[in-house]
This record gives sequence, C-alpha cells and structure tokens, in this order.
Amino acid sequence: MNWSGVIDRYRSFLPVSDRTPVVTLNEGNTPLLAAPRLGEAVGSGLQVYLKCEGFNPTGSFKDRGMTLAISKALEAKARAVICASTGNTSASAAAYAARAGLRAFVLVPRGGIALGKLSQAAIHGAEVLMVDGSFDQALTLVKEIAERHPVTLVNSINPFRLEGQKTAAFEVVDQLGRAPDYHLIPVGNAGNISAYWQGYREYHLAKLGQARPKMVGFQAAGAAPIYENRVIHEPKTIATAIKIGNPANWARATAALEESGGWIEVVTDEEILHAYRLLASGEGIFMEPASAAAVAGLLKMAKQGRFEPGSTLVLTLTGHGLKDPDTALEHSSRPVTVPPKLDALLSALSL
Ligand code: AN7
Repeated sequence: MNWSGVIDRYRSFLPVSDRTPVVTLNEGNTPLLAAPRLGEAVGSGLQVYLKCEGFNPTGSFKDRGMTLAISKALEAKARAVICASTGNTSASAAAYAARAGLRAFVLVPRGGIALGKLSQAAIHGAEVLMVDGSFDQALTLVKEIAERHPVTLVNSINPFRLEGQKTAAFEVVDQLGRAPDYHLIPVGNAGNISAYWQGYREYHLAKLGQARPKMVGFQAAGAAPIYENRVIHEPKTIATAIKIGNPANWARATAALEESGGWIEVVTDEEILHAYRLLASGEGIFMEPASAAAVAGLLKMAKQGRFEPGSTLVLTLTGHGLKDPDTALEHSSRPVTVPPKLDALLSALSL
C-alpha cells in the first residue's frame, strides 16, 4: 500500500482542509506485532499485541501529533514553534519544524533527557535550551512564552497534537480487525492515553469499531501523580520520558480511565528494567524504558488476575530503544575484550 502519513490516511477524522499544507515524514502505519512469548508468560489465554510506535520516523509516537501540529502552525502562518520536553517531543518537533522550514525552540530538563533524543533535536537544528529544573517547570515557562510571543506551543496542550495521536487507535482497530479488550499504555503528561481514548470513541461512533477497550495506564512508582492523586514535586524514575509530576492532560486521562472502565497503576523501576530486558531478549523488540512500563504493567496485572481470561490486549510501545543507549548498556552484560587470536576467542565463547 502507498502510505503518505496519518493526515492523508485519516483525513476525514482530522481538522484539516484543502488549505492545510501537510507536513509529513510518512509517520504512522507502525507494526502491530503479536507477542507470543509474553502471551505465554502471562497465561490465561491472553492474546498480547504490541503497537510498535518506536518505529515512527523520529522513533516515537509523538510524530503522529507533530505532523498535525506543525501543519496547522504552518497554515496559521507561524514562524516558530516551542515545546518543553523529556526528549521525544523535542526530537519530533525539531524534525517536523525542519521539514516545514520553521524555527524550533526546545526546553529540556538538564540531565533528564536520553542521549539519542538530545542528539536528534540538535542535528535537526532546533535551538535547545537546558533548563536547570524539572520538565514541569519547563512546561510552565513555555506556556507563558507562547501566550505572550509569536511562537506556537506544540506540547500536547495544543489540541492538534491529540487529534493526530488518536490515529494510533484507528490503526489498531484497522490492523486487528476490531478494538482490543484492554489497551495498556505508559502515562507521563497523559496526552497519549487521552488521544487513544478519543480515537477509539470516534471510530466506535463512526461504526468502524464494534467495541471499545478498557484503558489501562502505567506510571513509574516515583513519578505517579495520577495514581497518587497529587502533584509530585520531585519525580524520580529511570524512565526519563515519563518523569513528570504534574501532567498537562490529567483531567482528560482521568475521564478516559473512568469512561472506559479502566484503571491506572504503578510499576517500579526494577519492574520496568526487567520488562525492558525481557522485551528485547524474548521478543526481539528494543524499546525505551518508558515503553517497557506497559510491559511491566502487563506482567504485574496479569499476575493479579486483573484481565478477563482469553482477552485481547494491545500495548503501546511508545519509543525506540536506541533513544537511550546509556540505559541499555548499563543494564545488559558487558562486552568481553579478546586478543585477535582464535584460541582466546574459542575459550571466551564456550561453544
Ligand atoms: C517514550 O517528550 O512528554 O503520557 O516531552 O516519550 O502522552 O506524555 C514524552 C512522553 C511515554 C508519555 N513514552 O506519554 C516528551 C514527553 C515515551 C514518551 C510517554 C512519553 P504522554
């Protein structure tokens, strides 16, 4: 099939017109992979599928929202865009702004962003500012700037972001032939869980999906404002992408959980790292730690018998593992150094 991105594919569901200049990197159409090993591990006849959003052009689900946000910014004659980010939003904004010929300003928490993401923002020519503070503080700052200056905010407070991201739910239904019974997803700023729910609802209303899934969100235990129902002033987790203490889409996410009959849970960094390695070594899928939160959540919830036996589950794997090479190297076995000699090599290999 000829694929030209999510605006082209789902145009009738999106707020675009013939006058909208479409800025795309042909995002979307990501694989929905069956995960038989994970299915076996959880038992109860659960059918597990992985929506591999790390295979988008900049390596995360953010591209679905960014194609729309940047296209609409260009339509509105914006000259510059700005965002705060734990990394992936900045990488995506930088790439789509470059494609559109717009200036991009990105604010990231100093020391709180994975290497791959920082390198993306830099090479795409965004003006990167390291804030000596948290993501939440950076978000407050960019909101104020966008209110007073001619620069378009492209965080998920921008409604076009969620409009674009909802296309992931459309794709799941198209690929699976139906909506799953449960949709499991990591939660940070809570935009994506809100967008998926919007997508499932809209497809259901358009009679393209017969049912709607229960939305199940996972936060890192040290950064779980929605689960704990309070702002976390110093969030802590190895999954830097979701190290967020005051999510912008808090209310929308809560509504999605309630309306769908789902729930929110926490997973510890240890559980995240275990799932991270399991996914890579057992399924051949390398996703970043924040994405592994959904897998950790699957294992934890299945153990507690929270899923109806025989159900179909879809997990969103939000970002590629290569985004964060430091964490991968730190949590896998060290390469062995050998001299360039056959006998030394053979003794190291234990064949
Ligand atoms: C890999 O890039 O917030 O709940 O600034 O990068 O929609 O925020 C990233 C979030 C999950 C959480 N997985 O999604 C940012 C940013 C990955 C992410 C999330 C993010 P939301």
